[in-house]
Amino acid sequence: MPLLRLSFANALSLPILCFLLSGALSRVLLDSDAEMDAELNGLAINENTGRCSHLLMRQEWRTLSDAHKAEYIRAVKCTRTLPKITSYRGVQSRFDDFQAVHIHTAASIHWAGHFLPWHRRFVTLYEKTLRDECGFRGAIPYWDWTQDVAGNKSQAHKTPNFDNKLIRTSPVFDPVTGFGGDGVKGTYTLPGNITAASQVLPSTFGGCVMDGPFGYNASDPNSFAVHVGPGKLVTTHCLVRGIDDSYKRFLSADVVKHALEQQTYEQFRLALEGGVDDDDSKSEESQHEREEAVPDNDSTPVSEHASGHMVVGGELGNLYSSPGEPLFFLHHANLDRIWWNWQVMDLDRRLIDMSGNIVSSNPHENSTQDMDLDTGTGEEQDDDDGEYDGIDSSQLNASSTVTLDVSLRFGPLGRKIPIRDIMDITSFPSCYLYV
Ligand SMILES: [Cu+2]
Repeated sequence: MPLLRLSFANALSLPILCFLLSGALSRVLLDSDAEMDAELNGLAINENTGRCSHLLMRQEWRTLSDAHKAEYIRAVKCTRTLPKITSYRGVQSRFDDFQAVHIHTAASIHWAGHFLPWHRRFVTLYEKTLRDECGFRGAIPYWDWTQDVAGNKSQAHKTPNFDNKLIRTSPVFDPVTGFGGDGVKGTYTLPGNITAASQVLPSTFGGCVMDGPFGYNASDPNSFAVHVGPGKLVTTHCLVRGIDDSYKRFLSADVVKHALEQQTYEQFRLALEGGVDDDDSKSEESQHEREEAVPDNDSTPVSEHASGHMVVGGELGNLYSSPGEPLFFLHHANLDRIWWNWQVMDLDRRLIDMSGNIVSSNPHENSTQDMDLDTGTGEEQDDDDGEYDGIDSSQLNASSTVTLDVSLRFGPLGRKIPIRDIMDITSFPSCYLYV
């Protein structure tokens, strides 16, 4: 029982956990209105005392009541009405701020040790915006895609169509109670001036989402639009998806289990994010096991992180502009949950286990060079447009390895914060738990 381990690490949180557990049990018995009230819990973070007054419960999307789902989507749409706080080109609202900050830090926050801490905090900052500025009383929901992958048979990943369950049938794509469905072919054309630097994969840009709360409607000027991206471009466009079921074999419970079996943070992070493992101490046996569980193939992203992005495709499939897709935050909350589940299995040790390269080792850096794209720079954002490191660059020289003392940076979205402070999600300033 993972929750029980928490009481050893933080005796003070025991009363909170008892309260939460009793709350979770009673929630099952409640009718829908009261149920939503129980789900949408109140103030969790007390900035004045620097303590959690209680913990937010992050739940899987399909476990939320329809009213709670609607309330979450309302709050996401509300961020499009909040004033922007960055000055990046194209940005019109707070929703765009999050996307732009990710675009401008993407080169330094992926394929590096701080990949998980940076995204953990990024999701929490978004959750905080929904709560503090858009009146949302709940927590960020997560998308556990293993529930959309039937079977979970051993070796399932070796057979692309090992089940007949289509990702598009997931409740997250529901046009009424979800985020709308797949992109409609023929409704979106990529701009001609995208360079290889944007790492846009044209085949994943299926078309505009035309249904649901984020659907494009030509006759409605207020229908959902993305103002930055794709990639590093600055264009106003519809939300683009291109659902691709071939990635679901990397989203099975087996693949998650493989990640959870890793012994060190670096091994775990590599299993989840993918990338090059240069840990010499890793035994040949475990290397072999990894190859068995997840076949390496240069042309296919095999990690859960990449596959969760690519299975939806379009905006979410892009390294830079992916937070323009509202599902980004549900996917990353899920990755954070898997990290937390891994931490809880050996909490004392894993609350302080941090490592990995501080400089990004992007394995795809050269893979897009041969893409058949116009190389005109046009509107594309470049380094002079405010690109910065997602970590405190003064620490780059201090060590080549990520430590708990390395600080994460989010521009105007949030204060600089050392990784040490976000290792325990049940402590200030995180204050949440996954159920
Ligand atoms: Cu990212």
